[in-house]
Amino acid sequence: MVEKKLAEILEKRYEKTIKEASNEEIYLALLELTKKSIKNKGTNKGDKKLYYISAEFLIGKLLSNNLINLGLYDDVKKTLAENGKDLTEIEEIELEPSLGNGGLGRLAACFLDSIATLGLNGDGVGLNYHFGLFKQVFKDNKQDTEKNPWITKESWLNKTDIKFTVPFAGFNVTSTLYDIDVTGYNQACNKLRLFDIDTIDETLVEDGINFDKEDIKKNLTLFLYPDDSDDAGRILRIYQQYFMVSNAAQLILMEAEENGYDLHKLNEHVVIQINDTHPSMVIPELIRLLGIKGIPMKEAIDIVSKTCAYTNHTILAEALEKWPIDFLQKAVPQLLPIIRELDNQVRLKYDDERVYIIDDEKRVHMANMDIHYGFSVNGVAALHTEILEKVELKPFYDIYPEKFNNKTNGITFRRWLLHCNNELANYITELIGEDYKTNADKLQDLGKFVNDKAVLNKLAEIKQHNKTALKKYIKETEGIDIDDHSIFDIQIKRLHEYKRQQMNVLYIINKYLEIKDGKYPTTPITMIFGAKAAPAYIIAQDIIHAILCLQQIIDNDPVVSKYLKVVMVENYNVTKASKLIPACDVSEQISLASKEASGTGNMKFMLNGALTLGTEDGANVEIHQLVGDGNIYIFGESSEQVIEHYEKADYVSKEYYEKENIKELVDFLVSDEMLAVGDEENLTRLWKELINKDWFMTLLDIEDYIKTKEQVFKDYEDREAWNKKVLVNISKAGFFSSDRTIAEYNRDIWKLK
Ligand code: T68
Repeated sequence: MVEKKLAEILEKRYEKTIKEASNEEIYLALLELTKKSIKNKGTNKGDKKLYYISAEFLIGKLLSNNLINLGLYDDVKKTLAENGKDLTEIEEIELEPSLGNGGLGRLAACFLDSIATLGLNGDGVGLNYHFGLFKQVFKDNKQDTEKNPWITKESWLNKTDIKFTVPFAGFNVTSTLYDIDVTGYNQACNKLRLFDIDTIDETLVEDGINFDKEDIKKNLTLFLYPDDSDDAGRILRIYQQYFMVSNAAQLILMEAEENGYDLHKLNEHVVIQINDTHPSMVIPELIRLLGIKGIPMKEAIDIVSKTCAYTNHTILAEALEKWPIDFLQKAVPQLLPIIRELDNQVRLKYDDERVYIIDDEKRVHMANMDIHYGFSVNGVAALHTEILEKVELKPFYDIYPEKFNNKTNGITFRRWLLHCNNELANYITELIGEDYKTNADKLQDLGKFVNDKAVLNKLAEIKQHNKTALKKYIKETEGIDIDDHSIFDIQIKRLHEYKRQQMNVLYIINKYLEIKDGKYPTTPITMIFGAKAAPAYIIAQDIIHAILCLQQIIDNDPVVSKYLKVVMVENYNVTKASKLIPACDVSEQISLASKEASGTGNMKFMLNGALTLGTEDGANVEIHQLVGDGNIYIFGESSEQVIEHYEKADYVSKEYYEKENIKELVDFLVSDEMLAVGDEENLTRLWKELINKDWFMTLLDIEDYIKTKEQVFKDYEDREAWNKKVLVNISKAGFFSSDRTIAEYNRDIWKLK
């Protein structure tokens, strides 16, 4: 069936057979075939609809994901193989849409998959950035940034004829709506709706990712999150956010009117999920548009408050958006009277400046607006929600305890197991049947094999295949040789001090010095990193520099490199994640407790049979509860202890640095070996930062980290015991299916039929 259709398309397009066609021609034919098959699927319907508004949807490549969801994957793979083609190579043709920074954007993409899979009537709404998150290249052991295009002549984007006018101070722009179909697993489809303008000028981009930030009509949707290190970048971000939410609000009202709904009862037919504060201006914008439709302000505020729900993804104060009134006045003055009125009402009711929307420095606190004028506030893991309630947002929790709820994050198993680890998925099916694919709790059935040696050996064999495949991939893409029989220890996530890649760096130094001293690990270790650093985040760049310098030093050392390797993969993205995760033995989740809201990489690793080495932070806490003490490696101070250090301001990194064994590791950063391959300015800055500031308490936990990691490597030597732990982790991962998360959002917040 698939073979015939594919052959027909290739014949019509290129007058070629499958055997004759190039990988690119096959990719384009598969794109056509998939899109046709999507047309035959229905769309989810219902008299209430969710609009998940997000500045980021990190969807990744879509071909295989769609083939899996449409039930075509196995057929296509087989057909191609029979004709001498390899689906993995054809996947390489597709460019990754990197329309997100990290966890928040990837979560939105997993959610779309689950919303469609559960048959819920819900679309994503966002922006059609022409360039995704920058492409990272390494030069002289440092990160360099290049633009990252993804839109090609034929792609998943479908241009619609829907257009809206969006007003800015002194000028209007006309939007164009593009859709990307969101396939549910064996289910009807939804849409991801991305707004753009036709006047974008891609030639504005100079070298790297620099461009003229002033010319809004030419640059509005040019880049994901233009850098906000200067005012021009920050104002452009306001233009983007308003463009996104004004279009979203107009789309929502248009669809409501098309369906004949009474706008006075909008909340009965529409629910809006505000993904972090980037879409928060949808609140005043919807009030404004309802006003234009003749609904008085008081009633409009009431309707909107019953329609909007807010998700918080961070407790880092610097990441909570506060826009200066002056900036809003410059870009979107029409919103200010409304925002002022919203703030006035708060001031009349509550005598507590911590909950005001506009502060005394004339800045608008976007989260505060969401909490007062939305009906739900949720955190993304149990610990995170608890910290929001008890600490970070306590004044709000005291006013509105009923609005607060937890929704522990999840991941789509279609991408993060069926696609990225097809061999494991097939083996699980062999053992317990297919049900787990739609009912992830069923993975628990694997538990009964915990003493079955044949099963444990098979799991180890699949892991070995994945490690060998990764070895090959790293050789091809990074030009580096690694030992596929070494332990693969992986830390992949955005580069941030709170995630503490620098602590891992100190571990590597420790191991390097030990090996130099003649103390060799029993099994060699490969430390793999992947991380992009925000271009304006100086210390993050310095940490990348330190990792790359260590990589080079070790590579050049014939003795050490037999036992230890460091590989930092270039341009870490969704595509690379899906190759790295199935091959991992040890998953590094080492954030400073209280700082990582949830994490979702931790869940992907667990599902693919890696053991977690982590702090009691974010969703690690829930992983720990599920698998039990013996199947996870937990270290470091607790979130309560850390929060107390911040409150008392009693953490002094220098006091830890003075300890002989810690000093030796930190000082290695500025050793002759490092300076021989690295840049003195970067390395000295990082060294000083650790000694004098260390905001995220690296030195507080370093000793316990090293000790625990040694235990991990020791335990790896008993392979049968290790494989049991692996099996327990996989069997308990069902809780982290985003199908579960979305079912909870729907049960508690959206209430769609
Ligand atoms: C992440 N947040 C959390 N933010 O850090 C992570 N922020 O713990 C959590 O698992 C994930 O959200 C999903 O809930 C982010 O990824 C951003 O990317 C971001 C982007 C722009 C501005 C602020």
